[in-house]
Amino acid sequence: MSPGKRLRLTIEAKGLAHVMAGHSPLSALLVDEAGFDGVWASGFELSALHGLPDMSLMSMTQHLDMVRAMVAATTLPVVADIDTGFGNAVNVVHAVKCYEQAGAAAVVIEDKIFPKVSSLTCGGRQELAGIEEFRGKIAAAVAARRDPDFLVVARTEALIAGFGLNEALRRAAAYEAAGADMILVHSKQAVPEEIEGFAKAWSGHTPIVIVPTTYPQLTEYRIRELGNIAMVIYGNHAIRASIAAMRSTFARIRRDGSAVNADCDLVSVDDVFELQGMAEIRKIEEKFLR
Ligand code: SPV
Ligand code: MG
Repeated sequence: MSPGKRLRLTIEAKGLAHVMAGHSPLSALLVDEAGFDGVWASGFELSALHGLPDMSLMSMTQHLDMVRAMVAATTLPVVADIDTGFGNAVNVVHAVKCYEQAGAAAVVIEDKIFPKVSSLTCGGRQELAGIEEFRGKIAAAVAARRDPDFLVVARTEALIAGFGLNEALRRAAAYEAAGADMILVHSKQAVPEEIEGFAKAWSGHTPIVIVPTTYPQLTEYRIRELGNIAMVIYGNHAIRASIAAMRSTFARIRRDGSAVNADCDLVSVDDVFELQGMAEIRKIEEKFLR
C-alpha cells in the first residue's frame, strides 16, 4: 500500500491524524515509538539541525535526502514540508516527482514568495504569492503525482501575513478548486480563536490541517468538536525537546565537573543500541560471518 493511501486510511479510521515533527531518522523512529500517525519533515527542524534559520537557505536536495532517510527508518507516513515548492510551478512539478519517489506520503506547499521567512519569526517578512500563481502551483503538484493517493496539501499564510479571516477563506477556496487534498491554515496567535474562527467559517469540503505551536492549549477534544480538522502537526517539538535535553545535560556536566550525576537521567547505551538495530546486526553476524 502506498504511503499516501496509508495516511488517508488512518485519517478515515481515526478522524484525526497526529503528526509529530522529525529532523532525522532517529527522531522519526522516536515519533513512531511514541505512537504518532505520521512524521512531519519540518523545514524549521532541519534548518535548526543545520544551525540555520528557516529562510529557504537549505536546498531541496538536503531536505529530500533527509526525507528519504526518514522514510527508510520508519513505517510511518512522512509528510514533507516543501516550503514554497522551491520556485515556480515548474519547480513544484519536479519537487512532487522527487518527494513521491523518495517515499513521502504528502507534500505541504505554502503560498509565500521564495525565499520564505519562518512564519513564527517576530516581525518577519511575510509576502504572499498571488492567488492565481499559487493555484497554478497546486494544480501543477496535483498533475505531477503518479499515485492518486499522494496528498497535496495547500498551506495558506494569509493569517500569518495579517490579511485576516476573509482572505484566508478566499485563498483556501481557490486552492481547493485547484485540487488540493487538504488546506493547512497557519496562525501564530497565542490563543486558538483565530483557527477556531477559520474552522467554523470554512464551508469547503477539503479537510483542514493545523499546527498548534503558539496555541498549544487547543485540546484534541476541542479539535474533534470543530469537525473539519483532519490533521494536527506538532511542528517543532522534536528539535525543541532535543535542545532542552542537551542544554541541561551539558550544563550539569560542566557544573559538576563530571558526568556522574547527569548519567542516571540519560538513556542507556543499550537503549541507543536498540534504536540502532543492533539486535538485527547480531543475527546477521551469527548467520553469515565466517
Ligand atoms: C515547520 O515546521 O517548518 C513549519 C511549521 O512549517 S512553522 O515553523 O510553524 O511554520
Ligand atoms: Mg516549514
